[in-house]
Amino acid sequence: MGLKIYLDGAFVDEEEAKVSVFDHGVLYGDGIFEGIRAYNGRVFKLNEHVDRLFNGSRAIMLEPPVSKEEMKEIVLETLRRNSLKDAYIRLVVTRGKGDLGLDPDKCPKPTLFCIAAGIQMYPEELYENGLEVVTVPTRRNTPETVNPQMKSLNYLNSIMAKLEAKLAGVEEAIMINNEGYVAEATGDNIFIIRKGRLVTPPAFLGILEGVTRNTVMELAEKRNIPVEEKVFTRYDVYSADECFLTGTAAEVIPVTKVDGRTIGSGKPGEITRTLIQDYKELTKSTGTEIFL
Ligand code: PXG
Repeated sequence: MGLKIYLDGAFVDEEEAKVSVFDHGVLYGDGIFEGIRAYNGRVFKLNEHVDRLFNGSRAIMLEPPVSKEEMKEIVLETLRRNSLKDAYIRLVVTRGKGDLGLDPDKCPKPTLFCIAAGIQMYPEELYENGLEVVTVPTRRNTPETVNPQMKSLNYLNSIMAKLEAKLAGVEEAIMINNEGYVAEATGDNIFIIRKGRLVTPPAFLGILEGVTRNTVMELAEKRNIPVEEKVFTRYDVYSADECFLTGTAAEVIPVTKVDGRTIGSGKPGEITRTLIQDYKELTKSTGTEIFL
């Protein structure tokens, strides 16, 4: 059975959920999106995701067609209409239909859609043994260009990096910025652990300030594991005791090889394993009720 999709004020069948070829989201990647998860009948960190969507929209001067409260209700109602308790949710606001020019002022009405679907996760084996990643030639775009802090519909920067990782025979890339500092993965944030301290790049470096990243930082602090937002280079990754990535889809995933260098013991480290468990517990026990 097909999915029910929220599109511009109505729920439509998957086959009917279509946007115009004149939509500037399609023509120019002019829009903002979110990726959200629901676990066991609750939406995890819904406020944080909706806040980030609105912040990005404000930065590109795109006014979402509904309020924050209405946006949250759209997410919950999409889950209800599809009877989904566990899901991956994609929420998208585009500039809407315009003419063939760039001018956003010629797009009178933003397009809003919400998709809730099943989740495709990395295989369990990777959580036990760790992921292999490489650094890639494509640099993370700098905050002065399309700031990665906005979850914009233009993901070509990440997609180029993903292609380069796959060409190198692995599934995920670590992106470096123009100054040589480690930024993030293509759709995940990065952490390293040295001498019991968690280190992750600061948001101003030009990364998406991940909801999972911020959650993991809080979980570490609860366990009295020191957390620092600090710039670091590839060398610091190669010589780290542990490394992991965070993201809504991947959750917390250990990294055990980077550019052919084995990280730490070559197995997911103790702190990483603890945070994987803590994160799982939190997703199970908190979130906005869907009331299916
Ligand atoms: N960095 C980037 C560039 C992202 O796109 C994250 C970090 C993690 O953020 P959250 O808030 O999810 O902890 C993202 C997440 C995917 C996928 O299929 C992931 C993202 C977007 C699109 C697809 O893994 N974003």
